Amino acid sequence: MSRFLIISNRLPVQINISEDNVEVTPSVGGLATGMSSVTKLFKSRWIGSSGLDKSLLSAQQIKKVNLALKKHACMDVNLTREEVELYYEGFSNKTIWPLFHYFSQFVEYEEEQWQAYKRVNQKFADVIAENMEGVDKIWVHDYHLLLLPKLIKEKFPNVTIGFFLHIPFPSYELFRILPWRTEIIEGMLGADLLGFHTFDYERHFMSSVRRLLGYDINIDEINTPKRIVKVDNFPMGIDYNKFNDAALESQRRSVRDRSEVRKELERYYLLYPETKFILSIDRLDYSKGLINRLEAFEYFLQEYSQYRDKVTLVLLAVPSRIGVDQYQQMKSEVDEVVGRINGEYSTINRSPIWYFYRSMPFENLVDLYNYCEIALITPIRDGMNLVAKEYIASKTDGRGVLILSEMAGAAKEMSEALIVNPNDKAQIADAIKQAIEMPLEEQIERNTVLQNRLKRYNVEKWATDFLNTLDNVRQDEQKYLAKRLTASSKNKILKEFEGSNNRIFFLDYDGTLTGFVDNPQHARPDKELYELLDKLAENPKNRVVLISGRDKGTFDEWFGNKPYTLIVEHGVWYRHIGSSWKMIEPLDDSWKDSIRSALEFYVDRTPGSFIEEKNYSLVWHYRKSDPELGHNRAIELKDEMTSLVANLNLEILEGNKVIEIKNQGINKGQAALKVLHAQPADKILAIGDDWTDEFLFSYLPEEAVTIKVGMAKTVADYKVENYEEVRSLLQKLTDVEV
Ligand code: ADQ
Repeated sequence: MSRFLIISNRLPVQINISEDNVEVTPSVGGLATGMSSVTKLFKSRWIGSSGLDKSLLSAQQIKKVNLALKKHACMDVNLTREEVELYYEGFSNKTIWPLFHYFSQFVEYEEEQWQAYKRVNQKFADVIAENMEGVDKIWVHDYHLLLLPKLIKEKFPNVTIGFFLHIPFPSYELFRILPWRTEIIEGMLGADLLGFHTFDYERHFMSSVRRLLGYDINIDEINTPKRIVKVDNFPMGIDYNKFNDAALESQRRSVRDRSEVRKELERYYLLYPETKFILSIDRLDYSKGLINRLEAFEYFLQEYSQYRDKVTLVLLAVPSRIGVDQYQQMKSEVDEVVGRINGEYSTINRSPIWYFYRSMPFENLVDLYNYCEIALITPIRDGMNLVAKEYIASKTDGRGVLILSEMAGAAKEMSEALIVNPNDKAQIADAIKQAIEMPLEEQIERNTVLQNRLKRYNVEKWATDFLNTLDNVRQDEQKYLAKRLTASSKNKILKEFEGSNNRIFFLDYDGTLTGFVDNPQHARPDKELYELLDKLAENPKNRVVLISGRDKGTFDEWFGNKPYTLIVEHGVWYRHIGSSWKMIEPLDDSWKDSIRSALEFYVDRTPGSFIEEKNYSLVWHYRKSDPELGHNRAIELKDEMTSLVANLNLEILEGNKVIEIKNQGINKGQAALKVLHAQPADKILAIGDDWTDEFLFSYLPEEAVTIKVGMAKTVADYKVENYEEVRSLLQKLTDVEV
């Protein structure tokens, strides 16, 4: 059985220490519950911080804690008080949390906190490194550990890494504010699979990758120079049965055995049978929008005075991050607004808000969910929001109305709830009224749909779905690794070529022999490349053929006096050493005017793009345009051209940030075959990086050795990472004996 590691900032356990006794109990809820079903399937271990300040414990106590944690398959990452302050309360909760929740006004930019964040991520990586025996899969969780995937990957390239972000990923316009944005994205891209709650967070992330790193994105895959990273959304579910069963169980209990909360609610209901309880539960966090919610409730009491004596808001705020200033400030604000509303609307017997600032045992929580007729959950931003799902799961008779903010990830899956804008007091007040007046049949109808969905995509399904996708990514990776040009395959090629007297090398230029630059005119060959190609061509047993999409003029200028055969415009023209340019097949270019005017329309609407005119083709370049706009326009352009080109006997070629329109039936593969027919060779090597080179790889005889540069799918025999690797292989080939 393979071993599997789960990594999160905090371990999923509660630790109680008395004089000489240490008690460790598993936490309940959210992630811990979701993973417990998965951990049964694998031999797994959880690495995270225990939250204990070990400087306050004796050596004996520390030993006991570690032993007890081991029994629960947990491993503590020891954090000092200072690290907790700078990494957790600091960078995680004063920089990333506010920024990712769109509270840019609260973001702190402290270099010292960033340094601590890096140090602690490294500390996690070190503990992981000590526990890697037999491990082939790691799942890292959340925003405290954004740099960790890369740190692990660098040390253990063969381990498959999944990463899940539990909070939103913000729009690029916000994310770009961060001075450390590139390091953060690169850190995350160390993972093989990146998971988000919703498609919106996924697309914001993709946009940041495109803009900051310029990587190519193919729907949900990112082609980084070294690997393909898969990105997908996995909306986290809850343990549905746990809530549903607990609610049923609570109802079955005799009056004497019921929880205090339930007894209190029932007693009140007997006195005031018209009462509707409105439930609000969150951690006390500015992202949860408590102030807005209270103000909307106040607005409701003003606007709909007929309901003043008939509603009670049960406001449960769980203390959270008390060390962070904004949280303390918020607590005072909530206290004040609650006081104001109660002061204004209370009578001798009743007050409109029951306010609790504390955590509650699970049974009480379920009783509140089960008993309250309405849930008012209106965060300003929330990655998912499990409370909304737990409320619906606890509605055993299907009655109840959920009012949910459109800014919670959960709103994407819960459209049967009353969806509101958390900043719109009037809309929330109307939703409360609608909820109070909603007929029972409608409540049951809406909740049945919601419950069926939550039952199906529960937390267990969420976790297994993520891990199955991770396994598929691993299999794809292995397919890729099987094509990777290894030292031994390199030696094999060199040996085969050594024995031959007649070798030919078909080499693409841009992206294969040089890297990409913004302006194609700046991609001149450097001295090292000239020397390398000259040396290769100098051997009478070798023929060097440069085969490119470039135009004749450029290649004349760069290689006019060189001893290489040149093929340009994707196989329209060829030039043997010392002779003039010839056309591979006679072609017509009368189509250019009509296509040019269509392309000009795209240039006008896509700043940074331009048209390159070749003898028998027109090329639209968008490398310098806004990456997303360029990408979208390229799709539009292809779409528009499809019918045009078919009528004119043309075809569309899509290269790296270029779209080329050219005469049909001309390609690098055919051109290469022409050269081979004129003068056969017994050893053939072909190297290229883009889609147009796939023709070359597939037309050449089977015994040819074909190599693809980069990550994309290919029919080539081997893959290498970049042009530097190509140069190093060619260098070795120049050393092959004459
Ligand atoms: P949170 O911001 O903590 O989680 P949420 O998803 O609502 O928000 O989870 C809160 C959990 O705490 C629920 O499981 C709930 O049962 C429990 N809880 C709430 N009030 C309680 C109380 N008074 N006593 C005891 N338990 C209580 C982060 C993100 C979310 C995302 C989750 C999971 O901010 O957007 O949904 O992670 O990915």
